[in-house]
Amino acid sequence: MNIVFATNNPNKLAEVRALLPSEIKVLSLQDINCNEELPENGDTLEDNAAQKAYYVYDNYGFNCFADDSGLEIDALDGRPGVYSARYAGPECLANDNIEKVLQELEDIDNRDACFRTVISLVINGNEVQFEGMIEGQIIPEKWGNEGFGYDPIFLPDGCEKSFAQMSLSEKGEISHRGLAVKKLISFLSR
Ligand code: ITT
Repeated sequence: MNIVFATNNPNKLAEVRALLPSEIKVLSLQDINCNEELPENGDTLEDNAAQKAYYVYDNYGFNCFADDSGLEIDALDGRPGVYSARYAGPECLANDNIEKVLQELEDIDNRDACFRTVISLVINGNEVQFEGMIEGQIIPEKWGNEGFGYDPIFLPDGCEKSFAQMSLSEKGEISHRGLAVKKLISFLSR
């Protein structure tokens, strides 16, 4: 089965490709010559994931899935959440987002947070969504160089390594995205 993963984030593509069995061939946006920005102007992960997946299905005619993810920090009332990608501003780098979060949490004891992913699958015009979530803590300094985004400051509960200290497969085994992808695989394998 061929299916498009509608993402412009190469790290997400690598994580998801490492999890999917060989019967499910994941095409990238480049593979289908889709080079434009995908719409994602909703206020929820659910809405944004659906916008991205429907965009590819409607305009390119491929069965498709998209993921929208965010880091939700308890002491910040769930921020950055759906705004995780550009939390420190429109052109910001991942490190700017990390610095902003660490600054906002300075002097705050409650470091509880979770990562949440919503995958929207649009197949033959019908949509199904799958969610994955992992709880953890925001650590006060960066650990590790793997992964992307907020990985260096996220320590999953029960782990001694941050996401950025884990291999692709270690992260995929427990992560928000990994859990949502497992649900996607079991749906596609029915
Ligand atoms: P696409 O929309 O093209 O898929 P994106 O990076 O913009 O790529 P999102 O809109 O889902 O993806 O934004 C999520 C942001 O949340 C992302 O840019 C990171 O800053 C952060 N994020 C999501 N998943 C993450 C993960 O597994 N590890 C670290 N940070 C993550």
